[in-house]
Amino acid sequence: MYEQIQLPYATDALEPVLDQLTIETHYGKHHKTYTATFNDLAAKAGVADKPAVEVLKNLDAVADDALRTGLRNNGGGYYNHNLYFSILGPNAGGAPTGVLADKINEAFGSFDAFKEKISALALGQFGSGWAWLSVKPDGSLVLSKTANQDNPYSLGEDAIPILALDVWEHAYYLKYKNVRADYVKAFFDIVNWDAVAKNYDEAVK
Ligand code: MN3
Repeated sequence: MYEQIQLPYATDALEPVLDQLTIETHYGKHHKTYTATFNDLAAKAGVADKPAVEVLKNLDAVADDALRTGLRNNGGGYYNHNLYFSILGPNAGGAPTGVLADKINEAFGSFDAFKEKISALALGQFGSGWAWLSVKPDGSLVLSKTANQDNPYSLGEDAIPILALDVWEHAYYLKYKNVRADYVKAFFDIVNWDAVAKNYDEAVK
């Protein structure tokens, strides 16, 4: 049984960056539906005993086209939102410290340069999708963007995502309307860098 993470904050705790109705709808409706559908399809495909990441890495093993596409979209929707909601928090923002800060500087030059680069990817994603900060097998960091509910796993990339930035309109439209750039700018005020650092540590274990 795949389960949504429990939000580590109240639905109004990310105000004013993300309003309560957005979080309630995003987590309580969109994410909930992806999760329920993923459970349903994983059972149909006989893969429900596998971790979600394994299902996403091995989509090619699912012969039926509709089932494979459904698993890709809903398994992605399940996994991606668990990561997204887990790296946000109130009283957050600022900049990372420690090893993660070093790795960001190493890969992108500076924290500001990192923010510029991931923002450009987020804004350059035409239509719905995501921007990612991921860890490569050698412990270095890499940025990417994906369409729809794809992620580095479902695309077969050898990288472990540690930060997810949702740029589907449902993530921001109620408050920011069509202005994705304002949402992306404000997103960094609610990134919980301790949570991202923990993901980094897990990824390089
Ligand atoms: Mn979303």
